[in-house]
Amino acid sequence: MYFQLMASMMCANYGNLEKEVRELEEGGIDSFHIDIMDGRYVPNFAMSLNDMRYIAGAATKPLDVHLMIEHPNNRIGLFLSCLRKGDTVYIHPEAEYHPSTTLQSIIHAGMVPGIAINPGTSVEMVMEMLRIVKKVLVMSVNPGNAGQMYLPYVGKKITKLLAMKEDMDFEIYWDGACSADKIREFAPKGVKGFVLGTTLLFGQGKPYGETLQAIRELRF
Ligand code: S6P
Ligand code: MG
Repeated sequence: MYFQLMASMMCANYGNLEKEVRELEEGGIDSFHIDIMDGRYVPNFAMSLNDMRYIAGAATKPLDVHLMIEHPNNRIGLFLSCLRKGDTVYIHPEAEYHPSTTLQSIIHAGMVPGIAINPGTSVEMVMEMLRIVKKVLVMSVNPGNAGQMYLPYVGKKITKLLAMKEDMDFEIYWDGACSADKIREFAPKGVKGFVLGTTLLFGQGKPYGETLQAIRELRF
């Protein structure tokens, strides 16, 4: 069964980021998930522009940029200028007055447009944007921190989105508290990719390649 695995780089060892990027790539990661926070839209600061720029230079695999910032359109050019065509940029629609304008800028720059949906945001609230984006990142924890508990009510929203994805032409990705059980349950239903953080990939005391291989060998 084909599904993508993204590494949540806010969970990586910043003592040697180059080694982290190399080991993840050699271990078979599909892309690097970059959590950008501004301390306003979410109550935390994780990665910032320079971290992203560094990883973009060190990595050969694509970047998957998750903007948890207010009014991303004000500074979207700064982010887009560090990326390569084909990288993905997710915005949170609630953080923007005119989210479709921001998505248009992302498309215009040759990036893949996406929206991230918070646990408390309904499918109905983002309905029109589902027609514009190629990717929908469903947050199964509240945005801002790694290492949180899965919020089970998010499962129903995924079921709803799965029924709409063919017609509206988008793919669904999972972000937050992703465990092997969640991949086993949701990959066969059609979730296309999973962001891996502290729950499954980082701080496990195992080489990344070993963990990623074990995930690829999961039985469904
Ligand atoms: C949360 C962020 C996520 C986390 C990821 C960490 O604001 O968007 O990408 O970094 O969920 O994974 P885990 O397994 O520690 O929850
Ligand atoms: Mg994220």
